Amino acid sequence: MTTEATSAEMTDGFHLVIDALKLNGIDTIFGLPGIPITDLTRMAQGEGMRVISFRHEQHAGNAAAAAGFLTQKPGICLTVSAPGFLNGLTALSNATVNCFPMILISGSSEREIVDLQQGDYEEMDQLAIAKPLCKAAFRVLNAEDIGVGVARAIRAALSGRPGGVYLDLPAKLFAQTMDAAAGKASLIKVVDAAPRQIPAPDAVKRALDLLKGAKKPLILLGKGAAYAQADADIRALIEKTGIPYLPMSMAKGILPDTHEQSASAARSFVLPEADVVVLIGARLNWLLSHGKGKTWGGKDHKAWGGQKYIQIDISPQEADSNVATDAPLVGDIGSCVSALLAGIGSDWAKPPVEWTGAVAERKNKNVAKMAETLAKDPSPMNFQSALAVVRDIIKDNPEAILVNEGANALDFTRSIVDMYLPRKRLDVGTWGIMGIGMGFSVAAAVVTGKQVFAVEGDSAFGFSGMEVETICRYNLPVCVVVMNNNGVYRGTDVNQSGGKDVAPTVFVKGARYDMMMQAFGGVGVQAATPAELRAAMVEAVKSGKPTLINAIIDETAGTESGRITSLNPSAAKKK
Ligand code: ADP
Ligand code: TPW
Ligand code: MG
Repeated sequence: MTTEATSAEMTDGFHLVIDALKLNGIDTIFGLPGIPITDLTRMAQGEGMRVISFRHEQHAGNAAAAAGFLTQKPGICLTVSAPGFLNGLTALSNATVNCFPMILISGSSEREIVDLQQGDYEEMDQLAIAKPLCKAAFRVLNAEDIGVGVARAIRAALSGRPGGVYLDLPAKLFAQTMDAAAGKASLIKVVDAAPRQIPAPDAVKRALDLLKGAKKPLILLGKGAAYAQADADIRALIEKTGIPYLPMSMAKGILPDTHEQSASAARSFVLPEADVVVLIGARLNWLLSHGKGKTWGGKDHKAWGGQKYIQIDISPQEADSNVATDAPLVGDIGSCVSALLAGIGSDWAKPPVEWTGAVAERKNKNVAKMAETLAKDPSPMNFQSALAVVRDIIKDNPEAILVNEGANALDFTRSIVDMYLPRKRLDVGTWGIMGIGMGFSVAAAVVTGKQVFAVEGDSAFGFSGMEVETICRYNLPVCVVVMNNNGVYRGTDVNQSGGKDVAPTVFVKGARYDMMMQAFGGVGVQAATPAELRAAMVEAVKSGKPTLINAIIDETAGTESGRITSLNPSAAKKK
């Protein structure tokens, strides 16, 4: 122990928190210092933990969430009370919605004062506020309970469906002292925090029987499948069965997007046509049109298309969420997929060629069409011509992590840029939230040590743009590409009143985001052509330096809300 707060025989709340985290293999904290946790950040660093300090807690929280997704260990976000806590809470809530394990640890004010509402410094009943927005929330009042509190938080974050956990640590707790040996004995090393959950044999048989009878089967991989790290078995299942598969955006790369069974380029063909759909770690939420409507071959937007579903999920409540689930397979993805594999012998009949042939035909047609679009070289660049460059760079650097947000900047990247390895794509997730960009990038670089590319809409980038200082401060190999089309969706909107304010979706024209990176000692480059963009990205990889490329995109190129225009209320009115 290194600080004055402890003698050889005594320990304190600060050190017990640090020791409890370290005992459980947690070596990094993402946070922002201030009363009452400033010393905790200092001491954690002093005790050998990596403490990554951000400019705003939301991005520290997003970093923790991404770290959780990438490592299967809960990412830790540490904040001050009330405002810092609230800033972190958005990320905690988002992590919970995304099923990413993270723990938000916030210092809080004194209970006696908070509960009597006597107006303490940063007074807020944080536990009560956090509870409905995360998977579990705990408060520790006594130093001897820190071990239990941290253990419970870890178990809650990782077991079953992963999610966000809030841990409330009142200021007084940190200064509490206790006998060091008793303190050490009070800590808990969590055993088997995410126990395997083996699916029931009858449920496996039900699923296999349904799959065997399918004429047009389809496998859908979601980010739960990426999280589960069952890559080899998932690949074996797909290849042994010969079933076409479709990855959701963050499942891209579990198998390379260039895999011959990938149906990504034939999405709008396979969804309505499939007869049996196997969902692996993917929910039938809005991202899959709730399993209904024209996307699935239904007559109108409410009609089911007739598909049967096998759903692999660790949450027993996920089945029947939107349409009937014919064969729920409840368990962890690794165990469920290997149970299915065990039932697929050498006599397994691959899907009829009428199906796989039709999928391949549609796919080849769309790939050829896309190749034509990508080959064009318009001036100024459009999303496609810029992203053709990103696509090549990722192909040459398959280990790199791609962070992606925006509307058009998101949708075009998702469909154009192939991924080759699992867990290399991090994006806006289930909520379609803007602001994950720099937090996810910092986490990806810190956790993996690999090159990170962040393809950002200019609006999306603005939500976390100040964290370029964080990227520079830790000298992280992050290359941000701002797809600058002068605004939200496009830069051409006009004020409907004819007044002097610009339209709500329009930004300063020709903004120089590259200079933001230069301000902190990083590399900032303007790119007006694909050649300039390519050169800057190649140089970023070579140097490993923090880089921001301001890619000038035709301001007329985007569409309203990217690919989800139909979700705008005014579009619904037209229906
Ligand atoms: P996507 O957005 O990519 O479609 P979702 O976030 O909707 O994916 O779905 C992820 C699903 O994966 C959640 O329902 C979650 O319960 C499930 N899940 C997460 N981890 C595991 C796991 N280890 N085993 C089984 N299911 C998991
Ligand atoms: C926290 C609403 C969805 S997409 C977007 C906003 C503001 C920005 C789109 O512009 P961008 O991309 O990034 O420049 P492009 O390529 O189309 O021009 N606040 C939050 N989350 C969301 N999703 C929004 C607002 C939104
Ligand atoms: Mg934009």
